[in-house]
Order: sequence, then structure tokens, then C-alpha cells
Amino acid sequence: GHRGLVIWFTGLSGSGKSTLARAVEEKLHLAGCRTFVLDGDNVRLGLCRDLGFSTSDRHENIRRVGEMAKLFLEAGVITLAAFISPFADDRQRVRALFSAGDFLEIYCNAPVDVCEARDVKGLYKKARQGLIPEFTGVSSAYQAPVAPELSIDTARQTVDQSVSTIFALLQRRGFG
Ligand code: GGZ
Repeated sequence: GHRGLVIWFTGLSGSGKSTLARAVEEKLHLAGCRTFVLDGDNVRLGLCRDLGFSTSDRHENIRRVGEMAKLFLEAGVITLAAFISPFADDRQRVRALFSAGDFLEIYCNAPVDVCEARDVKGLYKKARQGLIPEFTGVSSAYQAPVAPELSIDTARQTVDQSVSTIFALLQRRGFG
């Protein structure tokens, strides 16, 4: 068996967080690991359905997810958390919940114009039109990580390349 681990993906909407989390999860799963992906799509429907996107609601969203990841860690699960988590102090507080070896921060680094050009869900367009207030990268700040365990140039790397980079780190840490 393996111990628990938290892999925390941060980056703008459309930077590839959930895509990479799910691709890494699949590979870990094939290697026999117990995994779970947490992202806005599952957490904001239930546990955090009372929260929106104000600064204080984002603080609370990230706090709850951090605490949940801690419970999963105790259960021996590899948690892949994919949240914009735009504020450095929120990410720092999450990191502080864990021992150094139990937490990896991965910055999905793509410029806003690249994320906006993809605009899979049409949210950037709506944000530019003023229909979504406090949209990260448009009308709400994103504070880039200063010292993540990994920074991935998701504008230039393919998903496969990014997954390989992440997996190499996981294997150095004894996973997969
Ligand atoms: C940012 C928003 C907003 C605003 C709705 N700002 O691309 P998506 O759609 O699927 O991912 C985004 C998701 C972000 O939720 P998180 O829980 O990751 O955010 S945070 O960590 O800041 O709490 C986007 C959608 O929700 N979305 N409104 N105003 N993203």
C-alpha cells in the first residue's frame, strides 16, 4: 500500500488544472493507487454550495477543501485538488496543515490570454461583458505561487508532457 498525499493544482480558469488532475489520477489508478479528485465541479455543488466568488467566500472554500484533503490524507488516499486558489495566503494556510512530504503544489502556469482564447465554457467572454463579477484574471486577482514544488507551462506543454513531469516527481517521492 501507499501513504496519503495531497497534490494541489493552482492556476487560472482554463489553465488545465482539472485536466491534469484527472490525467494524473488515471495513471496513478492504473498503478494501483487510491485516489480522489476534488475540484469546483464536485465541491461547490455540495460541501461549498453556500459559497460564491467573493474574496471571503474563496478563503472559506479553500479552507474547507484543505481540511477535507487532510481527512483524505489520514485515510491514505492520494488527493488531487484542482482549485484556482488565487490567494497566496490561503494556499499557505493549506500547506501549513501538512508535513512537508505530504503536500505538493503544482502551478498550472498559462497566461490569461491563452486561457481566455480557449474559453471552454464561455466564462471569460461573459466576464468581459461584465456578466460575471470578480472573475479571476479579469476582475479579480490571481497571485502566482512563488515556490511551488512544480510549475508547469501549460500553454506550451502537451497534457502528456505535463503528466510525465508530474509523474517523475511522484516517483521520486515514492508513489506510482
Ligand atoms: C473564477 C469562476 C467564477 C469567478 C464561476 N471567478 O473554469 P471553471 O469555471 O470550471 O473553473 C472556475 C471555477 C472556479 O472555482 P474554484 O472553486 O476553483 O475557485 S476558487 O479557488 O477561487 O475558490 C470557473 C467557475 O468556477 N467560476 N465564477 N467569478 N471562476
